Amino acid sequence: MLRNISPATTTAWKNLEAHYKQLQPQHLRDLFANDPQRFQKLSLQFEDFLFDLSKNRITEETLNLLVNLAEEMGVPQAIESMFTGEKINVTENRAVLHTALRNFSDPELILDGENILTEVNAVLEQMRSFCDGIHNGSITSYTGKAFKHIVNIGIGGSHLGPQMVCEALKSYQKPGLEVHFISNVDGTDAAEILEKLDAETTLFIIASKTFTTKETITNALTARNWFLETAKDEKHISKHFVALSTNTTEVEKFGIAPENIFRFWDWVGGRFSLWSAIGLSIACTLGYNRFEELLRGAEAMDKHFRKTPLHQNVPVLMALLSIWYTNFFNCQTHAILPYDQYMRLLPEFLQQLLMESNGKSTDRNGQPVTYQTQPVIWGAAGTNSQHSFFQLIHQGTILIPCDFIAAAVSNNPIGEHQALLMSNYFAQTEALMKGKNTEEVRQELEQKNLPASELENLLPHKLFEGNKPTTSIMMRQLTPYTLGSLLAMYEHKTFVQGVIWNIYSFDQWGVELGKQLATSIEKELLTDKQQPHDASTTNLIQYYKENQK
Ligand code: G6Q
Repeated sequence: MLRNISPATTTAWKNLEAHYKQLQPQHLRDLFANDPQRFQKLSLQFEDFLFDLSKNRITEETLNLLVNLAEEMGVPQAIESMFTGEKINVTENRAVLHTALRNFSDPELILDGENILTEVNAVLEQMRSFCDGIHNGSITSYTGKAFKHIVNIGIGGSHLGPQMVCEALKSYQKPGLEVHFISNVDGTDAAEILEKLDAETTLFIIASKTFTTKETITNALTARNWFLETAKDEKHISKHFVALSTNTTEVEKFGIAPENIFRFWDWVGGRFSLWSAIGLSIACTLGYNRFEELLRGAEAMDKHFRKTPLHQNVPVLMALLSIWYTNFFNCQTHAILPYDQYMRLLPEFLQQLLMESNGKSTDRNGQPVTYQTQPVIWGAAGTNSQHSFFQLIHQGTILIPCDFIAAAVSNNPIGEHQALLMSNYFAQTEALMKGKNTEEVRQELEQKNLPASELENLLPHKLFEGNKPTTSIMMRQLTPYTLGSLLAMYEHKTFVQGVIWNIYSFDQWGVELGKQLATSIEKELLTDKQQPHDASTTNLIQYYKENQK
């Protein structure tokens, strides 16, 4: 069972408050200067990964106190509860078992009297044979042609993961197949994608756990109509449309044949579902074996997370760092900065993972929390981001902890690009840590022989406070396996933060109100009906309607 107490009432929290007062004024420069072993003490290795926590505003004592907090909040027990299928998603009365989707080691995992691994393996087999069929030409279009385009239609958890992974692993893609994603209900999304395609060689994957999501069903119907303009006969739909869903009844109502349904289960949350049938677009694009490597990489991280003591446990320590900055330094945002063009969608994916999971203000007792929970997640790929928002990270007034993520070996080794990219990667975390003090700036300016008054005027603008915390995450190379491990690490970090904040991480009630209102306003927009709204909404709707005439 999850422990159900406020973290702010624990002894560890109080000790951390006292420790914060003592550590806060200290500069990272000095912490490095005073401890030659700092890197060794504050970095971890996991398989091909190096996690360097040493440029964070912590000491070994900080980590000890944070680990005490994790223990007091029952993190080890919570981890076991998740892996063993306890219904820890209490508000939806569900287990949380995305880890079962990549469990190649255990013979069984019993949930409600069933061995769920049998079902998981059956769907994986179905995915393997479908992907192989697409690649070896035994599954073809209604005219007998090989498929050239795969279009995943889904949104949120049924979109962001597959799209990010397909993009990240582009260099592993099977030749001859292109993958596309339609998600937004804005007709532009479908129009722009469909325009490029040929109905005869396009396969549509309708990805929706519930199969009731308005955006996805609308886009799926548009794709169906578009397809029928060429194919004419509805009987061809069965060769071009497959569904990934837990709701077989709704899928069949839509007209997709039962044999074209790839199932998954309610114990897989949307934002944790890329490992399930929702990953079919990944498997088709990369080939099934590559998809399995992704799962195996995640499984390796799962084992590490479940078995490693908290002190050496990467996802736990990453979560604790976030707690440290959010609840003691009062940081309100956290930047994700992949120095890898292939990983440029990672910030967007992690935005959903962390913010939808932990953007909560009610604790597990139904009471308002008295402490800050999830900070805003944002970011973009380096080096581009250096030329846009890095100014604020270096010299702005708010403190922004950053994750710098990179692979040592490039998947596109051209000339000196990788050395240039990585020199920026190293330079930024060093600069953020060290800063540049008055003495250093003065020396630099003096060498330029500026007039004294100009030097004095310029000096304060050129100061860098430094002491900006960063975590460097390096892997040998970006592969399906390492990506799997990295993503599983962030999933587990998300979970641990939720446990410590004593909130439910696996529901998302906060997205419901807008959906409800949109459903009733939609009727208003399509008919003459009017409903009472506040003055602002009424006038905005009126403006819209007038412009439709
Ligand atoms: C994720 C959320 C949400 C969900 C989408 C799509 O955790 O629940 O982003 O994935 O709303 O839902 P369907 O897959 O049911 O269409």
